[in-house]
Amino acid sequence: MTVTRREFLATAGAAYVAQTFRSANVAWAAGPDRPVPSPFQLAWQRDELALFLHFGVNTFTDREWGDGKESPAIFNPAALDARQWARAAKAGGFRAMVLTAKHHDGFCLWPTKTTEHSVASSPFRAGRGDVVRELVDACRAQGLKAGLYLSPWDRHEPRYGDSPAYNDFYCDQLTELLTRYGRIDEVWFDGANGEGPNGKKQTYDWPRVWALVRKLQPQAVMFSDAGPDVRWIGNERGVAGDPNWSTVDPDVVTFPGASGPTVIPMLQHGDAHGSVWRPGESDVSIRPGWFYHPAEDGHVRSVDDLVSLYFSSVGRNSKLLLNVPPTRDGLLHEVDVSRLAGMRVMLDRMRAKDVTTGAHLRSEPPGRKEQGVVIELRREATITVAELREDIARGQSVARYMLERRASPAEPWQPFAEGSTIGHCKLDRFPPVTVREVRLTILDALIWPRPVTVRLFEPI
Ligand code: FUL
Repeated sequence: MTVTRREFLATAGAAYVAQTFRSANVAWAAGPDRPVPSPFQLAWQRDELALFLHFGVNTFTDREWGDGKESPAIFNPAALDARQWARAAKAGGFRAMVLTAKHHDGFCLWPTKTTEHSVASSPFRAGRGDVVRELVDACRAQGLKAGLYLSPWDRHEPRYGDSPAYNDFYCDQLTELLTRYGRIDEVWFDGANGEGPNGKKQTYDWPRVWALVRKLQPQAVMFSDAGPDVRWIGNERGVAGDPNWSTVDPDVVTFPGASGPTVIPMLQHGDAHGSVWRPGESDVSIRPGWFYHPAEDGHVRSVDDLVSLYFSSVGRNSKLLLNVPPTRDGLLHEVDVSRLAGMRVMLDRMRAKDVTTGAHLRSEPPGRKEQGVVIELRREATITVAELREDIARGQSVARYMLERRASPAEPWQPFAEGSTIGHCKLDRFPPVTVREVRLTILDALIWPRPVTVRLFEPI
């Protein structure tokens, strides 16, 4: 059920709406110059779920951060099958997979010409293996997008810390990854910046790196604390801020790994008046660590926990990048695979019965301070979840809303959910409430109310 601008204006009139929003907490701003997503940012957000795969020498040493001294001889995932990863992703409703082509230890999962420290020096497929190739092929076979993480911090490479030379090396690696494998849809940069040999500090050339990605894969969205296309959400717990604006002030987080008192709040919440569109991605692991550790087999997040992550990320205008690390065999663990499938079942069940189907919409009578629309259901229903969506192709607008209900027109309205931003998707969960009529009121917004899609779900 989509509540359109026409409904909001039907009885109130444009001048009235403008006045309402001007007096609200977030200053009213004219619409045309507000940032909007690029087609690639929009497609990225609409995917909602992506699978993250941390895999490499750490998988074999049982560590989270390798020191770069690992021998390639230890890398031998004998049963590696990226198609199994892709099938699990697809069954879970994930639309992309992002692989650590290189983590901080510097070991490359593709046969690079830039260093000996790669799969080509390992026993994996007798030194002829290429995990990046297998990932990309598996993505294509399942209709998933492929993404790559290339750690800038490299604890193996001797040139690390010798800034210009290392930047050349890093750009050469990026060029291989972005020219050998066809279309890549996300390039993932983390901000870690550690010591080089002899304690030299590396200065990354981010403008050069970003320009290279734009040139080689113009459709790829680039992730980092500082974007430029997608921002880190500010924690690794899978919890987006509330509110969560997709716009930011780019002068607050200027490079990946920037720190300071204003950085995390900007990453968590964005900025209602920010000048650039940079939506937040929530990265979190299904296990305590990012890499696979046998001792964590009993600590895989439950299905309920994964559903909660969905609410706190996708349901707060973010995207969920869920890490599921391959084992030493090169397969996703069966427990993790079953949790992904379980999450899908729960989310599908949650949305199975939308009681707004066929409902009747009417605008609130004039004279009320805020703008509301009443959804008259076809029958009485007991609901536990509300889903609101703005048409973010035209930007983000809503800053505060309220949902009220009543079981019959004779009763007073009672609030049962309220929130701040909506954006691409806002999900509210609440104890069962019985409703016949539901009123959505936009209490505060940046620009004219735009279409808001409302869905109300009854459990099955
Ligand atoms: C961080 C890294 O240090 C962690 O090992 C992990 O890769 C995480 C996703 O990003 O910056």
